[in-house]
Amino acid sequence: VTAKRRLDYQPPAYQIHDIELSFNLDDEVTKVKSLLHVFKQGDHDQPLKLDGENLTLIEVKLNGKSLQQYELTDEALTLSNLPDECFIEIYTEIDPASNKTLEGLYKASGSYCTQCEAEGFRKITYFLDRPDVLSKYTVTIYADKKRYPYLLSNGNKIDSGDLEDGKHWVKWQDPFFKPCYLFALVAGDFDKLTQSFTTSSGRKVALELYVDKGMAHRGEHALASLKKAMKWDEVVFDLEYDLDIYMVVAVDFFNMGAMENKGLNVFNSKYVLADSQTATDEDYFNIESVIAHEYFHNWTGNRVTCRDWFQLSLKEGLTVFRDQQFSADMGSPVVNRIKNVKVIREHQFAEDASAMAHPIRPDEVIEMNNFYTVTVYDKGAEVIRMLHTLLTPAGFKRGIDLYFKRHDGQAVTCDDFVNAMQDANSINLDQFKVWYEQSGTPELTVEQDFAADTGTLTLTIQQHTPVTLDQSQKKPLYIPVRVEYLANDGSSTTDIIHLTQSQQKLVRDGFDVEPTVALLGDFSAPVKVIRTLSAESLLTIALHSNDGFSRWDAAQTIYSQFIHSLTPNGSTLAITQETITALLDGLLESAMEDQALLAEMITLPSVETLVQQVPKYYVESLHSAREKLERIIISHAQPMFEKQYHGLAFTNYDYTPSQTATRKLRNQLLMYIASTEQGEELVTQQFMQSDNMTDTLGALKAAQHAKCKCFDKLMSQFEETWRADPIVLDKWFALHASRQSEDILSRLDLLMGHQQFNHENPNRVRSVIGSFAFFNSTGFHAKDGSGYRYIGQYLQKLDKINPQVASRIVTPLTQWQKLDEERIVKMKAELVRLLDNKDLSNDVYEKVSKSLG
Ligand code: BAL
Ligand code: ZN
Repeated sequence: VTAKRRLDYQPPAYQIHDIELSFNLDDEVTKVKSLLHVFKQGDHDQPLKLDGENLTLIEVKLNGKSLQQYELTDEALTLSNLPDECFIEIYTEIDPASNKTLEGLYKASGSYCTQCEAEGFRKITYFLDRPDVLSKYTVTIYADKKRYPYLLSNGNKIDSGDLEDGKHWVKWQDPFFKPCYLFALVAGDFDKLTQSFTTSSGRKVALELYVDKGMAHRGEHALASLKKAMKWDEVVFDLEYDLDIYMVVAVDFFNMGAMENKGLNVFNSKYVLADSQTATDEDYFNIESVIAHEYFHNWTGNRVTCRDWFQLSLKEGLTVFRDQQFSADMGSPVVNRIKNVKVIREHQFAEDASAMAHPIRPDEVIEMNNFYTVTVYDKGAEVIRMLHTLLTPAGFKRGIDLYFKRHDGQAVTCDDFVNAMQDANSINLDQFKVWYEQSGTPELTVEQDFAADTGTLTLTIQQHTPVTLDQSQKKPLYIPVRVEYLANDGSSTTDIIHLTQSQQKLVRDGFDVEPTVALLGDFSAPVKVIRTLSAESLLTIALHSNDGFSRWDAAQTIYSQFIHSLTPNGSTLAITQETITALLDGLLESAMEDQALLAEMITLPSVETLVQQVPKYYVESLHSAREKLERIIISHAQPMFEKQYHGLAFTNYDYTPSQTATRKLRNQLLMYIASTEQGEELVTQQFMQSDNMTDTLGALKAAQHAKCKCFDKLMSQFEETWRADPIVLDKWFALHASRQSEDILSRLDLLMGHQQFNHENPNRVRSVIGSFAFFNSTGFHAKDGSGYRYIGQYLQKLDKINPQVASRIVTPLTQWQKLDEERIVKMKAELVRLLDNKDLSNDVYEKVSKSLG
């Protein structure tokens, strides 16, 4: 197994300007014919090496004549002595029905569907499977008309017809040059929803959504979201859709969340289907955001794509930033920002602390599928956000305009993007580019001094990025730090500090008394801040900052430091029980209007977040400290929680920001109330009365968390209601798999014996095995190592079915670095067992071998 390196990039020796594909879809054998119009690039005699995997080659023709001389391996078809321009015809056979990797062309639930990003096209036909080869596609699909009435591909439908043997065919043409990872084909029988959108220049675009039969009513929210996203991109970025048709197909067997194939998005059905009965507010939110994300890719990803896969953040970081901005505009900016930050602190910081640490633009890759990470996506988005902060929204927009002016229709690099941002604004971004090359989580150590006689405030900030397993040298970064100076009278001023050096002093005059300084407002950079703040200052920020994020962050610091002070890690901050109660009183008595922010502010940091704040993860001690804080909160605030809870009206379900905020608060309050005397009754009552999935699931989660006696009964009722609906049942699977219980492993066995469970379906596997490995930290980290053993054994089997999903789920097993010696030994033993497997996939091999060092 060899790694590819970013710096080894070479432009392709050939380009393929046109490709004509035809597919004869058949359960026995699917025949693929490909006609390539090939152009040699420059003067050379290199062969044309076409990527191909799991293909049966039938014939190759060069300019219409059968070719006998070629080299064929498991990975490539190599043709030599080609003229400068030629036509190559390739006939292959594939077996989509037995393709369980869900990469390439596969058949699942009776439909054919493709997933080509990153390198799946090579499982369909021999091709230059790399993103810097841009071609125009014409695609003809033949299939049985009755079973596959819809035959879809990218672009516009240009012809169709019926054949005598019950088959029909449809021909598609995509007028835009695209890399093969954006190719898509779908064939099946669906319910179809059709609407239209008129672009700002007056073009009418047909919007078509394809869902499983009987599910049409659950597609309305996705279509409405699509229209909002199309409008938003026109208003904010002047970006208009470019084809006359935009199709979205929802499928239940899908490795990713969704895929932005040109004009034909394929979606995991969990990010499409929603009605109030089956989907939570969070599902509604995710659908709106993923629909927007894939739509935004049409410009940031498709019109301008990546030169090579090391540049993935070029499109993903930027597109995540765009979808985050869109979501903020559709709902609450503060609550959205908190959501983004939780992802960074829970998962991205963990990645930096693990052997998989990599820069947002990785340097070395064995299996590209392993790099669709929180670092590339979410830290990538934070890097784009910092540019947006440094350049201002108007400057950022100038940069985006220049980026498209220069690069529309091209495959480019992250440097090209930053250069456009730089050239459109009078700023030097050389140092900013370090964000692209350097991994790790920077730490800012801050000291504050105040000279009362002169009214001078001095902030001394040191930046330091701890070494990561992939890089031993770290440079100073260009970091924007949003600062708020809070005065005693509640007034405040703000500032953005541009940090560029290892140590910097900032001096501000003109204060009568020492202000309370809130740092990193709006989470202006993906860093950790280390500073000694008094409980009083933290309370001032939590209760009075004008920055909602800073308020939440200060509350989180109060909770976290109290928890850590009860563990061997300890805390340097003097947070006491009185600080906690003062915070709660302040929050609950202030009649906060923003119910969603209040809900966030009374929510404790997750175990995953807490772990990233300290050098060691003491499993038992951390859990019991967190539980102790919960008990303190309940014993102090129970009457206030109940009063608030009863004051929140149940209204007929509608997905609106205000209703969503109310439900969020209600269910957070119930989490606490559930463990009190009234808990059982209130939980059961909410479950019974609920007219929507948000409150139903809220009741179940509260019952699970508080270990209510009613939990099992309510879960059985839920299962009876939703037994036939796997997407809904995934919530039930996940709740069972994440519960704290002595016999959790036999419960997992039972879950996997459920009639709806299917080892070949990533959603099912993620909801049972993924929920256990990622979110059941007491079960997964059981002292005897049984949780590790269970996951290790399961992954051995799963790797043979779907390496991509197996490799995702192996992540918690590789994040052993902060645990105690006994657990580390057990986790490593499991990793060694995995590595001993003869046929281990590259996917799992890369992560496991790295984590063993
Ligand atoms: N490009 C893969 C799925 C996504 O990020 O949209
Ligand atoms: Zn994306």
